[in-house]
Amino acid sequence: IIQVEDDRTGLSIEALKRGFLDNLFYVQGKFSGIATKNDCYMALAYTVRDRLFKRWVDTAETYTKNGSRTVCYLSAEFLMGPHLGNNLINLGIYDQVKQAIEELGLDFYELLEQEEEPGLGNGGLGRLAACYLDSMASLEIPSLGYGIRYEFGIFEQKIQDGWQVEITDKWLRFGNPWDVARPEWSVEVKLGGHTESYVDENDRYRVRWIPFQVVKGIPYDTPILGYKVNTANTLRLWAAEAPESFDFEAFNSGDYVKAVQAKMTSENLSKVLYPNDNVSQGKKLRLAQQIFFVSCSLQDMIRIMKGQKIPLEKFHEKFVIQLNDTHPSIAVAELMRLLVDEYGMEWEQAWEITTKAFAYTNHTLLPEALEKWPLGLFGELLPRHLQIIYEINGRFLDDVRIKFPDDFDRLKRMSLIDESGERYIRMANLACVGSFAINGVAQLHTELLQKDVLHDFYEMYPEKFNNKTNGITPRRFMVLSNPRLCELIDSKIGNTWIKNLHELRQLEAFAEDVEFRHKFRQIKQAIKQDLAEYIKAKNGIDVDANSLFDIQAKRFHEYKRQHLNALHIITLYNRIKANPNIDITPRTFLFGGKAAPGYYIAKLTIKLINSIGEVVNRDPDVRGRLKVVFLEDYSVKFAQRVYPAADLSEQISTAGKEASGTGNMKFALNGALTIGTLDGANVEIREEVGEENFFLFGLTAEEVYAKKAQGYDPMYYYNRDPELKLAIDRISSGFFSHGDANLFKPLLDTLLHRDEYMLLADYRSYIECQEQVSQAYRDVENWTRMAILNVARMGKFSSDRSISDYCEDIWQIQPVKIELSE
Ligand code: 26W
Repeated sequence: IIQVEDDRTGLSIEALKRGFLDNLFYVQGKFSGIATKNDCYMALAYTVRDRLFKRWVDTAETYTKNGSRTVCYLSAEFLMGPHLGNNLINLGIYDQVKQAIEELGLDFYELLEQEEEPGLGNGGLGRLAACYLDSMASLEIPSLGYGIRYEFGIFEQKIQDGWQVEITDKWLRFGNPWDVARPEWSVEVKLGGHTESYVDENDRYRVRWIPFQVVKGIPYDTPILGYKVNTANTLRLWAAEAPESFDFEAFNSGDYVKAVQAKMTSENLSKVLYPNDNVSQGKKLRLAQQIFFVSCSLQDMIRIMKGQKIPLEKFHEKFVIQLNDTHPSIAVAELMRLLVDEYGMEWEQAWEITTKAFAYTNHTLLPEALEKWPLGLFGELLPRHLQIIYEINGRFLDDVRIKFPDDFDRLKRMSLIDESGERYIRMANLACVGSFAINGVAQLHTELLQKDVLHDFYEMYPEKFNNKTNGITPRRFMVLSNPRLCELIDSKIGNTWIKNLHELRQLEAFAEDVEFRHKFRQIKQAIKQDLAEYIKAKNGIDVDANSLFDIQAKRFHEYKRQHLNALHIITLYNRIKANPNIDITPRTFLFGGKAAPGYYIAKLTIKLINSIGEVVNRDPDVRGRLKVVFLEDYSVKFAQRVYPAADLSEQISTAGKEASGTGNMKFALNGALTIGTLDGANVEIREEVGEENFFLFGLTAEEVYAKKAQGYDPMYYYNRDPELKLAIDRISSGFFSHGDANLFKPLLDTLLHRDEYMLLADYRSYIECQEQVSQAYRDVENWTRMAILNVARMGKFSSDRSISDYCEDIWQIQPVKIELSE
């Protein structure tokens, strides 16, 4: 018998080809003669999507039948990166599809490249959410990701004359083949207006909210397939629309245009991602976005419970809700409102359920990132939530009084309302009171939370606090992005490390194997060569693939200290100028990352780096030994090219400022060595890989605090370190700015007169450490040995380990196996 595989599910080369051609015809409506690259990408995406759907539907059916306990991961950001390649990896059909596409005469990589990535996040926090979805699916944990389907994601970065310019990210321009609208599950969210009290039929005092505006949320679902399992969970993102009935009066009165304008106002809610990383602006539209997706998501959970005939009293048994920072923490008040106002539950019972349902992850220690809303603004948008927060606060402060009698300062600090000046709602306090678990994202970060930022809450509820060190998914950040290194690893230890990253330990033995080291080096070299060619094509700069690739790729922020890196470059350059024949290890300095559009100093730092590059790259005295390259528009897609090409990973934040970092893990897993401070997860990375395989410098967090307390004076260092002085003077003289001595003045002023992030204090230690790096790089065999040991010892930093820990310690949830139905 001839067995014909289905065009939608078959995995043979033939079935894949038929599926592709079928989708090209019936979805894109084209024949191959006139199909564009994008048509072919879309046809391929639908071909892969078809193969996901069976798993997706069966997963949903199993969860529904079993009424499975489910993790709801609430996040204002999901920085997913391109879906196509990742789905091919997780489906286990990467090679087959590649072959099928090539047999059709198409360029497979060109089609992968075609995908417009959904950049619905700023940086670390959004990417962490994406890694966690991958791990939850791979570990067969029932989960839903809930967020916002921003029409415009993180802006596209162009560099013009060395400056960052922002272009809107029209990622939906050509349609999105990966999500499915579910208008039948739309919900309504109220905004503004006022409240009224009334007495219900049972003589109970109740509150009714008469909103000024109602917005409709429409869910769009994306399947999230686990690695080589049948589990396909859902990412559910909400898009805002005006409800059909909205502003009916305007229609009736004939003011059609006014009615349409109201529709536009509603749609604004999901229009654009706020491009700030680690700084809160306190804008009303941002709060509206938060209540919008949070209310949609909670109502959706209640709908799911009704569908499974689970009584509302069991909300916290059915769901556990992880709050990804405070951005969704209004959920504490919103769930109370739904239970008490909409479903008539008693306050005490509703509070019991609420505080058993929520867990809160803090992602930052920076004071300017802690969200607080001016009371007036808050009350205008959410009058009912304001009342609920007052009620929560009143009861909470009673508890504080009982535990700490007559400690009035403590009451002021812990209150959900900041009354020290203009009054504010403190979202971190709300999250702490409303959650049964509170976690930081690296050991040091959690300790600092307990000691400092959340100290009062730690004293009040020590049992709530726990650490969950971040992790990264090895599927996207190794299997997909570094196939060459994976092939080498597989040839020695098989491929089960992809599911159990601790198995990489077996590579330790090969660090002593000359042939293995040789192959490892060849691979790194080939990847660097590829990046060099990309740079030649994009930036027009010749870089030497034999030079040390020294990379700092992350958001631009003063605390991350890209300008400290810049001072090192200038120092090396100055040494060459003083002595052109100096023996220097050739280096290529690569920078990637975006600055928040309103963050002037960060943007000026980008300009500084480009300006240094312009001078250094063309100075004949340098003789090509130093190159400085700014990689435009750093994104997940681009990051996948960058991590594998690094020799040295720059993780140089001021100690105590970077909560964890996750880029640090991606670099090390791909065989880069780290130069870093004792900050965030660097501490644990160093512990794992061994101190002899990590370049450590700088003050510790404790030393930073002590120095600040003593009264830190950056000028002290400037006046005592001639190399530091020369580096700074080179900038201020206008040497890198065509003689314009004013251009970088704002940057230098903050360095010399404030230096909040203590660059000057750490400068000498950094420079000396970089000298060790340069020396170490010359010992090719030993460098490779160290790099291999880094790869071998990164097991701890798999997001699978993070998620297992969340499951055990916080979520109390077990895997649910999905069997495919006939
Ligand atoms: C309200 C404005 C705003 C926007 C984003 C405030 C704070 C944020 C995020 C919390 C910033 C962020 O992405 N933090 C990063 O989270 C990563 C994942 O845990 C950590 O690895 C990074 O160290 C941390 O900076």
